Amino acid sequence: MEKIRIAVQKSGRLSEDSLSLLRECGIKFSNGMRKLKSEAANFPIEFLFLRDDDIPGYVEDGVADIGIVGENVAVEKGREVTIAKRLGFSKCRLSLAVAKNAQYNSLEDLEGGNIATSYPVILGQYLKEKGVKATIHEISGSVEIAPSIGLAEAICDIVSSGSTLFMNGLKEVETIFRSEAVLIKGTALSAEKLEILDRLLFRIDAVQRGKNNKYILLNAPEDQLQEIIRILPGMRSPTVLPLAEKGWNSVHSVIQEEEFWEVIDQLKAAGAEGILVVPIEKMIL
Ligand code: PRT
Ligand code: ZN
Repeated sequence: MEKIRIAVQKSGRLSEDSLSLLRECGIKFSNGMRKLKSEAANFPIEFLFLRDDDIPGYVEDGVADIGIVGENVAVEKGREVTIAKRLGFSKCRLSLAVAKNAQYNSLEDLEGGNIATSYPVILGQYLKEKGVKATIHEISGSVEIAPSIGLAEAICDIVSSGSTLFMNGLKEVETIFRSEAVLIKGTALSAEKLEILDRLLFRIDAVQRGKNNKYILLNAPEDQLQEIIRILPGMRSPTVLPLAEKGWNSVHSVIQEEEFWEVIDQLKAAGAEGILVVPIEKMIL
């Protein structure tokens, strides 16, 4: 029986969410901190724990079949891999920043200047598209200190809350790339491995859909029942069960996380009472 081999970050910002996603998919495995490899007990999958920078290369070479990395790393490395699934966690952006008191009106202000970054490929591509010429200084870490030590007037780095830029006296001036964790795959997977990947993707979909939706239960007065059902977006049509008290029904349905607050207000206005919203673990259509 063949197994699919997945590369996940050994220790870093992606590790915990990558492993918990796989666990939520029902895959059981152990990951001792010092381990390089691990195997699942109940799914044909093997794990390789690596530095994120190495993952696209290993997937291209076929050492791993699939991997989880930030899209920024997947694109920057320029390897022959494809994105099989966007995973929705580790969201961040790659932005240009300059000293907070520097004059900055538009990207043209960086023409002929120096920009420090760990993302020369993505930045180079962006500057080319915009027709701006600047010298890119590739550095592997602590990019945010480059302006204060006189290496470059601008930097291009990953931003999430913005506090690193703020603490280093910098201001974000352009967002050049938006990233989230992605599942990448190699281009030469066997039919059997592709079939295992499909099973994994099916599970990931069910977990993601569960996270994006909530189960809602509420009590509706008989005369407002149709109006309340009209408001509820539901998977098919809501379940309606009579309550012990005459003239009232319990209505059950599924609503999307995003529409949640808007719909709740409408439901209350329509006379719904005792509204319960509960998480869904998995959802299969
Ligand atoms: O050791 P290894 O090479 O495996 O890990 P790493 O240190 O290269 O990567 P790691 O674990 O820091 O990040 C892995 C991935 O997480 C990145 O490739 C991004 O896709 C994603 N990610 C999400 C982030 C951030 N948020 C983030 N905030 N990666 C880095 N940062 C850093 C950023 O470089 C800057 O120094 O955090 C700082 C900015 O954060 P704020 O919140 O202050 O703006
Ligand atoms: Zn790294």
